Amino acid sequence: MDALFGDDLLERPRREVAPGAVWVPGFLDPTQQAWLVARFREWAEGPVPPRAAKVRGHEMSVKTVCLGWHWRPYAYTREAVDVNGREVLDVPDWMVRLGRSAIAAAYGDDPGEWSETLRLEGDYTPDTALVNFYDEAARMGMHQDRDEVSRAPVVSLSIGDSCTFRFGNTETRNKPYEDLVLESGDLFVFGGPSRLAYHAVTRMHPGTAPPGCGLEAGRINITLRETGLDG
Ligand SMILES: O=C(O)CCC(=O)C(=O)O
Repeated sequence: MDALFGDDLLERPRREVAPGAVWVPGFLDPTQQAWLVARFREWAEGPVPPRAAKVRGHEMSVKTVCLGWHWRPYAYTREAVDVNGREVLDVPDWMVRLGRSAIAAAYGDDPGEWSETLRLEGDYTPDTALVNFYDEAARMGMHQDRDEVSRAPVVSLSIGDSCTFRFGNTETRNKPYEDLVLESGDLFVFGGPSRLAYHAVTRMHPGTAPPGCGLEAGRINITLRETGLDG
């Protein structure tokens, strides 16, 4: 009962942060979080290990392992050409189902009503997952997710330490933006008019990973996306 009606969730209700951008606190329960952390540890064993991508010659502080398609700044490829040339693992079916339930949690059971605005063609079918690991010093600068051809929503899941997530506007890296504290288990979905909003992780909150989430320190973020690419 405590877990179902904990003060935490009552204080952190689902919220539309901007049109098409929805924050669903506590979407993943602790068992699901720990299970996803165990999968992350498997993915990290390869064939392609987590790596810090280089943006304009500078290594990001976040380490990323990709499924479905390998992302590097401005390009998706099947092989991790900037790591070891190996082909990345497939997106598992359960992850597609997870993406669909995230879309339903964010937009309601009938995303059909939203389909046109969200540029959803049929059911949400993410074909890539970028799985980021943040240590306590890691962060991610203001950017847009625009390497995908598809403009279907991005589904983002957080596990482990909390972070400050900055969600801005589609025009500039600057204000207006809002700073939110994403906690372990939170879902954030941005699609439709917010699909190209600038966003960032400005700081980590070490020591906040809840017991039972599977991570003692650091943060895992999983973003699911439809690339719209063939082949
Ligand atoms: O870690 C997060 O919450 C955001 C990740 C992100 O912005 C990205 O992968 O493009």
